[in-house]
Amino acid sequence: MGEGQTENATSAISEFVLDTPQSGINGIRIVGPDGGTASDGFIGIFELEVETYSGGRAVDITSITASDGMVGISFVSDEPDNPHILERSASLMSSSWQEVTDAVLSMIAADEWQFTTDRLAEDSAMCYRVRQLPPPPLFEEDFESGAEGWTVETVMGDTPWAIGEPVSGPGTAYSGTMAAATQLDGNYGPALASSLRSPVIDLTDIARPRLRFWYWLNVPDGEEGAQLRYLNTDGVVIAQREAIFTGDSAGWQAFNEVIPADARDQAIIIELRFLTNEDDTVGSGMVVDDFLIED
Ligand SMILES: [Ca+2]
Ligand SMILES: [Ca+2]
Repeated sequence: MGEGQTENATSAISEFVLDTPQSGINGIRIVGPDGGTASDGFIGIFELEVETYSGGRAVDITSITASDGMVGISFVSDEPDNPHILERSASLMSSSWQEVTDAVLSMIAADEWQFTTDRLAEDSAMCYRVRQLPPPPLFEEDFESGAEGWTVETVMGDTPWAIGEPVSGPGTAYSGTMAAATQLDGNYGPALASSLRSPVIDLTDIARPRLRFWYWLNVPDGEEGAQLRYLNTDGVVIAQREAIFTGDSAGWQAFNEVIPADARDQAIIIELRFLTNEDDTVGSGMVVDDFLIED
């Protein structure tokens, strides 16, 4: 009980759920047959604190069924192209909702979907909710499963970019076991011009795409290193980052930049072009992992 408590007051805690969305609630009147002095058994008015729930009604539950051990939860969503998951918890007030990973999602009508799960028989009581997730990234690559569409073009030199398990340099990938490296095992060679190129990535209608990746770098500072360039689908350079990647990164570093305006709203290829001079001073080179482009 809060302010206004009196010596003979009693209290009870009750949870309830509104049947339909409500706004402008600033109090509750409880009406009962035995209490209060006002008309119709008035008992009291209480201030009510209303919590906004995850920024609006992105998902509306349209029906819930429970029979034959199956729970069925139908819903509509304001962002139907986003991923949705079914979660469950023993209590509505819990902070530990668990995803029902084996729930089956199917479309039941135009713009209406249904999750079904056979978990009903396990529980005497259980709360379920449908959660809308952010849209997936426009592009992602962790090099763990084939790096489909990535290519290497080497104009000069004997140590081209390679995709695999880095043994030299950082000794491991940033994520998993696989990454792209100027050399997976040993130093890169002199007089090298080798480009690592992404698959074609369609950025049409994306206002401000942002490129992220992780890199590890060990080359003579200022003398050799990698250029980040953006190519069109004909392989023509349409934008280039002014600073080159050079020197020693002292461990894995996160890189991110908004893709330059000249490379937006079209299909592009991302290129890391690694260039070395002709002397024998070399290093472990560059290793990159976990490319991501997001809106
Ligand atoms: Ca990886
Ligand atoms: Ca050199």
